[in-house]
Amino acid sequence: MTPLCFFLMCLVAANSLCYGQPAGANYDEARVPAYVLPDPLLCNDGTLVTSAAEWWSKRRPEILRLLEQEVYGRTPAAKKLEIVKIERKARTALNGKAQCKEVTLEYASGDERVTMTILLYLPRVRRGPAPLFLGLNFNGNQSVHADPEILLTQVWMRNDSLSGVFNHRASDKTRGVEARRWPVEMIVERGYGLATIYYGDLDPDFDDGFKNGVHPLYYGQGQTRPAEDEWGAIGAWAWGLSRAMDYLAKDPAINSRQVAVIGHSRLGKAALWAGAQDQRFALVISNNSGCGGAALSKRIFGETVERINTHFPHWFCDRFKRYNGREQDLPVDQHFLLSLIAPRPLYIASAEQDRWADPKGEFLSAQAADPVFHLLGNAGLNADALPAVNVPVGGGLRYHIRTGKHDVTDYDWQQYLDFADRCFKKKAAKAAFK
Ligand code: GTR
Repeated sequence: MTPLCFFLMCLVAANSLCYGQPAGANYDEARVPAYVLPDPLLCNDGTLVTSAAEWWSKRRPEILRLLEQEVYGRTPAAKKLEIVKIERKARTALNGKAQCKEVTLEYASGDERVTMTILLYLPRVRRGPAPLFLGLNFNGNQSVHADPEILLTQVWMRNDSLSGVFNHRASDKTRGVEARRWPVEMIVERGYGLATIYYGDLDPDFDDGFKNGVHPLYYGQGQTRPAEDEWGAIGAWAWGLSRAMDYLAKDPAINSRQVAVIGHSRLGKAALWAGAQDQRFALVISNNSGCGGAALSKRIFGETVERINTHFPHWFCDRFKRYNGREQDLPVDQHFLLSLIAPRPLYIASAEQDRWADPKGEFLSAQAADPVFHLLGNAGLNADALPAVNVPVGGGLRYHIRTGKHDVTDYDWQQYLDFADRCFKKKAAKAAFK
């Protein structure tokens, strides 16, 4: 190998290490193929939706069905599960600013069971039931804050000696490792609660043929894995968000009509899918969700359908694999997912260096969903072009691209809190949506 070759290889490797952008993907706008997006307002029978009533009765169910069938897989119909609840006594936390409690919910069907623990912070001084952000976390509840009293997650976790995960179990060293992404103090000071759950509680994030996690609770007689149009791991994570909502809706300290569901990256995909299926989520936030989240698949920019299905064969339904290398044949694209959230407020956030998640594809997807938001009375996005960095745009469908890499930062949270204030709180500020 020549020294020049070696130097170039090092550059590519350094770039992918710094920005989490595997080499070999398309990062060139000139190589984005010509593509036609399906129209969210054009029904399967060729008629155009012109009223909100037609959207709700005809087109919305069609879109939901298409996404279930071709992308995420169908979430099984509600089933009577045995539920055991262990609610620990609330304690004062964050230097007296918050009340903190942990609630463990165990769901069982026959011999199968899945257990999730919700870590819940509420502002200690509240004028009424608190609005709240709900999101899954990557490293266990104890990673969200260094508080030694938070229960240490006991279930499978990806090994990571730097963060303190050994033999697939979290050690005390993981306490607070994700705190940077969860500014609990800021959230509580702004008058919001925060509920979070380790995503592995619902389905550990590795391909085990769907033996663990929530899927077996729903298997029919003799079934050993989901059918090709049934849910994968993203469906399971979204299911957990809805079960958390069942719980939150019963807590009088929480305003269940003001629950925002939020997620970063793969958990942003799960937040969007949860928000699409479950209309109790009053606001939805996608942080750098990328391929299979907010970004359009047909652009083939950054992560592709084939790559995501190959590296994470358990995330989507098996039928989604038909579109490996054949994005043009997809009868949907990710703007369909966004349209299912309308007219509820939706925030899509990208990061400049996160080209793997295709920031422009996330913006174009919001733009393509905009007509549905308008039809249903949400003031929408109303942006003709990708905005400059750190300049959020839009009304009730909002978008920003911030400087920096794939991550959740205080800047992102400040925008989400301002957006939630406008959506939930200050009536006067509602004018800003128009
Ligand atoms: C990457 C994956 C992305 C994104 C990300 C994450 O490896 O390719 O789709 O989900 O993981 O969740 O951090």
